[in-house]
Amino acid sequence: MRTLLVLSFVTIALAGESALPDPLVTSAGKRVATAAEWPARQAELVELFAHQVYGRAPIGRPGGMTITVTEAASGVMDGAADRRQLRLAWKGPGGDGGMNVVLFVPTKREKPVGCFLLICNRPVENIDPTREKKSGFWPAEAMIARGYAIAAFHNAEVDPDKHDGFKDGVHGVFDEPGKPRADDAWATIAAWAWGASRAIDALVEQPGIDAKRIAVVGHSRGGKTALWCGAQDERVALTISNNSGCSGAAITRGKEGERVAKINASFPHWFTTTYKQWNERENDMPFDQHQLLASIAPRLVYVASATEDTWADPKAEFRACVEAAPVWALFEQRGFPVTTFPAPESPLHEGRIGYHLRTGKHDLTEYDWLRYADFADKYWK
Ligand code: GTR
Repeated sequence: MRTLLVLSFVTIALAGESALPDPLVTSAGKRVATAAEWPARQAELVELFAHQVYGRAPIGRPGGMTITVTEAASGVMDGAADRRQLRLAWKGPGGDGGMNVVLFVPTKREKPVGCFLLICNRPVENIDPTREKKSGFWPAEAMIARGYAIAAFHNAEVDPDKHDGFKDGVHGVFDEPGKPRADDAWATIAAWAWGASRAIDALVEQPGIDAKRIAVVGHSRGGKTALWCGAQDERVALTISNNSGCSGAAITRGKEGERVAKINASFPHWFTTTYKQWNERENDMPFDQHQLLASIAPRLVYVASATEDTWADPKAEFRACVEAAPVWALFEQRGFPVTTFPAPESPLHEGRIGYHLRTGKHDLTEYDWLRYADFADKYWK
């Protein structure tokens, strides 16, 4: 049934599933037919996901935010990279906060290079600036060898990953003290996405970085975050969702594994109050996740799945790429010229949406990163 669906390329529903909302049809029922009409529809989609799923950030770049280079070392990684450690600091009505960003840039470079920013949702040693600890989750040496800069921040510095009624992290700093929260106020994924945009504020002004070639990478909850950051922040040239699954890259209607009611129960702080109304009501949702991918068009998107990651549902992630693709045609670009679910280790890099299925479990590995570098090489070199 699934295979038939993806082969068709057009939007049809699975048995028991309502039709997918069309990314190219506005809320007023008008079909978007030209690139010139896209920005208005794109804004409408971002608004839809802000209201229904992730919530609205009360602020963009805070006035008075400071960016301090706390360390600059050249010729680390046996001479291959320059390291910069940055401290961002902000103040709001509820207090102050900040985050650290670590950055490696290839020492040998003829011109500014593209930079991959990881939203790190695993223990902070995965992004060890000293490189005493190394991890496939953030294989900095391998990306430097490919000629790219690589950066990271730890999500918990922006907002701890726990449900405390939105008191800690940037919610506590920027929400007006004592003011009741709106049903679509920013939740934790939105806070992390906000943090990624602040990291970009800092990265685009670092020497050696090409501000037009910023990629944001996230795994799982971080992948949901990367997509929400990419949808909102036009500076993200390449948005990468690794195994993001439910409420990330996977189409919700007909999804296997994790579903809306389950994710809202397990992680209520990730999403808005409005999102809870869709528990067990996926067929009534006026949106679905392929529209989140679509809202990034015409910029580059990449979705990666893993064979054993049934909780995320690889086929539902692949299906979102198929269903988002028509938007790129407005720009006379190939979105995702594939409709057949691929074999493992057979990356699909022919369109502006990249995809691969890796053999193995729910994880972000060096294999995944190297495929992201391949895709970037194709469009950036
Ligand atoms: C799981 C959650 C997923 C995914 C994952 C992760 O427990 O159900 O949606 O986000 O955590 O972030 O590793």
